[in-house]
Amino acid sequence: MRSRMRLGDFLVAYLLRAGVTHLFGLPGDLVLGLFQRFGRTRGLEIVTFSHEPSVGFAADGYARSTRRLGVLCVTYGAGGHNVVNPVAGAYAEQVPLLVLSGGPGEAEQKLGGIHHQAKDVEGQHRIFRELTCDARILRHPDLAATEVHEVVGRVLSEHRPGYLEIHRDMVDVVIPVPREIAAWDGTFPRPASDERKLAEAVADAAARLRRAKRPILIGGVELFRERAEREFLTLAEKLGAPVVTTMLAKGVFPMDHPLHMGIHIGPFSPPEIQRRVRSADLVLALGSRLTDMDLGGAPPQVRRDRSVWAVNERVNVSFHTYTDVTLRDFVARLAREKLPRGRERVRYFDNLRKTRFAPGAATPLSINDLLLEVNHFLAERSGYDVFAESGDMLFGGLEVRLRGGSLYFAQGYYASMGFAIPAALGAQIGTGRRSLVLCGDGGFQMTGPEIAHAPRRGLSPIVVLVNNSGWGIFRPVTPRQDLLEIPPWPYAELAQAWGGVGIRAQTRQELREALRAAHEVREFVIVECVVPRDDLSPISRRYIRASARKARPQSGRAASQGRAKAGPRKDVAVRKGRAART
Ligand SMILES: Cc1ncc(C[n+]2csc(CCOP(=O)(O)OP(=O)(O)O)c2C)c(N)n1
Ligand SMILES: [Mg+2]
Repeated sequence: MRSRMRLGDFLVAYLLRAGVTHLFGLPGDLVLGLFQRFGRTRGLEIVTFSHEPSVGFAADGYARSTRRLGVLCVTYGAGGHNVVNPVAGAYAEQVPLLVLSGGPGEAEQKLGGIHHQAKDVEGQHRIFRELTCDARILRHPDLAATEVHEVVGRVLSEHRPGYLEIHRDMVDVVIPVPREIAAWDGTFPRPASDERKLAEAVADAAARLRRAKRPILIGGVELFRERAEREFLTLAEKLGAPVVTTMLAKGVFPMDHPLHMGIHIGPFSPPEIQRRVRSADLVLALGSRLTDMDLGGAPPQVRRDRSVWAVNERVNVSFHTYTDVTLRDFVARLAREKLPRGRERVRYFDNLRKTRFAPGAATPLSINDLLLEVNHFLAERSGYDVFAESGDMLFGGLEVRLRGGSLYFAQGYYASMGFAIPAALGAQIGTGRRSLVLCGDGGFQMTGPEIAHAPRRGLSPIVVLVNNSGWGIFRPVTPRQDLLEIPPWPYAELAQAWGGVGIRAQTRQELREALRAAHEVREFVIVECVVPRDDLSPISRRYIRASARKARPQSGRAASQGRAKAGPRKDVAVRKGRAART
C-alpha cells in the first residue's frame, strides 16, 4: 500500500492484505467502477451468480469454510436490498461478511431521485445498520482508509457482517493511507482474558471436575468460531468423559472419535443421551448459546448448580460468574490442569432405525434409509464436507456422521431456505474441497439453479435432492395440503442440461449406486431421490409437531380471557391461598 491511493485501489490492496482471495458479486451501473477494479486485480477473483441472494450465501459459505472474511459486492438498491436475507442470516449466525455496495454520486443525488432508490439515498444504509455490527457510507476521503479498517476490524472480532457503501464518484478519489494501515500485517489481535479472572475461573472449574464422578461435555458452536476445537479435544481426552455437541455445533468434535456420544438437542435427543446428560453430576457446556435450536425448544436440561457454562468472554461455574475470560483461554487452560481421567465406555447414538440393506429390493426409498445410505457413503470416503438445507434435511442432517476432518455446515439457527447450494459452491471456491449437499425440492427451487454456474468454475458438489413433491416438513401440521405443493421439476434432466450429471434414485440400492457413481465423476451431480410424500426424518416430525403446539393460543391466555366466568386460571396452582405459577 502506498501513502496516497485511489479509494478503489486501496480497497483491493486492503482485502488482499486481509487474506481475501475471492469476492462474490453481481454488477450494476452504480457499482461498476468498483466491480471492475476488483475484477482487474491479480490474486483477487470475482465470482458471479445469477441472483444476489446466492451471492450472499456463497460469500457466507466461503467465510464459514475458509474462516476468512467473506466479501460481497452488489449494486445499490435493487442489488443491496436483495442481500438483506443472507446478511441477516450471517448476523444471526455470526459469520464475518463484508458487504460492499455502490451508490449514486453526489451530483446525481441532487436530482431528487436516482434509479434503484427506495425511500431516500440513505435508506439502504439504515437497513444495513440493523443487520451489521458497523455500517458506513464512505464520504470523506481523509477518513476513508481508517473507516474501512475500523469496520473490517469489528467484523473479524465480532464475527458479524459489516457494510461499506461507496458511491460511484468516490472510487477514483485519491485518499491518504495512514502509516499504521499501510504497515498492517493483515491480522487483528485476539481479545485477551483478564489473567486473574481466568486463573480463578479455571481453578474453580477444575476443583469441581476433580470431585465429579460422571461429568459430560457439551460442545457448542462458539468453539468453532473462537477456533478452540483442538483445545476442546485435548480437554475431552484428558477427562475421558463423553462428549455431545449441540445442533449448531455439529462437527465441532470429531464425529468418529470414541468419546463422541451424538447430538444433544434437548428433548429431541436420543433417550440414551438425555439420560446421560440428566445423570451427570457436572456438565461442562462450552461455547453453547441458549437458543431454541440448541435446546430443542425446551428449558435447559442442565442444572446450573451442576454445570460449568462458558461462552465467549463469560464463564459461569455453578452460580459464580467470571467475565473477561475468553472461551479459548478457558478451555486451553483447563486442559492443562491436573484432572482425573474417567474410564466410561462411550457409544454413539442417533435417531435412525438400523434397517438392513437388501440388494434388489424394490421398496420405495425412505428418508431413514436415505440417511443410512449417506452415512454408508461418508464412512467409506473421507474428504467431503456436508451442507444441509433448511427443511426436513436440517433435522435429517443431524443423523449424518462425518468422518476424518470433514466439516458440517447449515444455517441451523436462522434457517433460511436457499442457503445450502450457493454456500457449498462458495466453500469449494475457497477450500477446493468437494461437498455433499442435503437439500429438499422446495429449497432447490429457491437457489438450486445456481449450480448451473458450477461447470465453468470446475465446481462439483454432489446434491442429494429429496424430492417429496413439496414443502414436506409442514405436511404433518397443515390441513391445507394443497398449499404445500410445488411444480414438479425434472431435476435429474436439468442437471444434465446444465452440464452436470443427473441420476434419479427410487430405491435404496439405486441411491447407493448413484452415490458411488457420483464419487467417480468430476462434474457436479444431482441425485434426485424420489421419496414417499409423507415421509420425514425422525426429528423433523417431532419438532414440527412441538412447534405447531406452540403456535396454538396458550392455555394461560385463553384461560385468563375467560377468567371472570371460568374461575381460577388453569396454569396457576393455588397454594396456601396464594396464586403461584406452575
Ligand atoms: C427463505 C425461507 N422461506 C420460508 C421458510 C419456511 N420453510 C421452512 S422449511 C420449508 C419447506 C421446505 O421444503 P423442501 O425444501 O422441499 O424440504 P422438505 O421439508 O420437503 O424436505 C419452508 C417453506 C424458510 N425456512 N426460509
Ligand atoms: Mg420437499
